Amino acid sequence: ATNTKSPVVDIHTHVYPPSYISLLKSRSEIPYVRSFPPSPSLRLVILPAEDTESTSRGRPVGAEYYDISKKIEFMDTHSIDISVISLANPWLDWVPSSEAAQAAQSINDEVNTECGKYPGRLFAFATLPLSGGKEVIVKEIQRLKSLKYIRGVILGTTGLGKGLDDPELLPIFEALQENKLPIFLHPHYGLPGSVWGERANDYGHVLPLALGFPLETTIAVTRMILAGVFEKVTELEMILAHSGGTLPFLAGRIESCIEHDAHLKAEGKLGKERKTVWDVLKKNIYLDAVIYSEVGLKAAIQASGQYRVMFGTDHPFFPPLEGEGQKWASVETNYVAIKAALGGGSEEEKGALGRNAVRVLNLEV
Ligand code: 5CU
Repeated sequence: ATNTKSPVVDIHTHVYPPSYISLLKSRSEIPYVRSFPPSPSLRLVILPAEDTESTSRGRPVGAEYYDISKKIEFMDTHSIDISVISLANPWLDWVPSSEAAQAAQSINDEVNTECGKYPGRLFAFATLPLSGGKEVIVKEIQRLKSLKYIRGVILGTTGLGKGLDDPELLPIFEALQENKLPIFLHPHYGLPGSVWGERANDYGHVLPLALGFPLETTIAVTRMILAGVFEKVTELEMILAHSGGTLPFLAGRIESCIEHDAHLKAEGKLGKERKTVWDVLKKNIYLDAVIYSEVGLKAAIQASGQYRVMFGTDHPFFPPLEGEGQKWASVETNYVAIKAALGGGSEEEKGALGRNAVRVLNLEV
């Protein structure tokens, strides 16, 4: 699989290290892992919308979720040279405040050690001890410099509990900027359950995953833009999951709503120094290519630029429902979309498949 000239890099690929899985097995509230008799198989229940008395409850959880050798096997099957692994949702969001610092240290050390088992093939986004408060978070950000394979942090949309437009987060964004650690922004909480209606359980995980996730991301970043975060922390870098949710598609509408808002005008927030959604998309934002269609990917490329999109798989989520060993349709669809949008063999395609990630995340050992 290795082609050092033009590597394929997967920047959206998750793990739950063994210690995290053990923690989940000791819990009965989301997030947890347990069996539902009479079936002996373990299921992973993480999303608020999936904790229901139905076959929608959780997903089967096998070794591909925690065994790093399975990640390498998956990479080899799909011609992926390098993966930038990240703890999957809901990260450490649920950890009691007093345990957050220690939990983040041990997870980040564990993930860094796993990367070291396959030098050059694995890098990682670290996890922040969000419930531990500002000082604990900044301290962990500074400690990450000592971990050889860490290249950024994965972050959900809740921040310290009030979202990413919370001014209390500015010192954290500044610490990330200073340490040149991009944020990989990833959704988890979706939209309130009431949005999905009374028959939501009949539809499996489709509504929260296909729509809840991308809208959550879109709303989080729009709130950051409205709060002027990118004017205050000008070099902050964010890689948005799922090609930015719906941000590329809605950027024009968001801009128009801003420009026509009398309240913003009265508050003096529509001045020349304002960074538009388009400015932020082209300066601070990178987009993964986990959108499963040429149409969506072209929107991402048009919004942020072809040198700002990066291949991803979302492994181990979205495995084939039947059969083992063969290539995953969820991965192949994204390869096909990149080829269709940028042209097979083109420099732009090579960028999206790996070179952009190598450049932005400095993936040399
Ligand atoms: O299938 C899912 O629920 C998920 C998830 O929770 N997180 C993710 O990154 N992809 C799919």
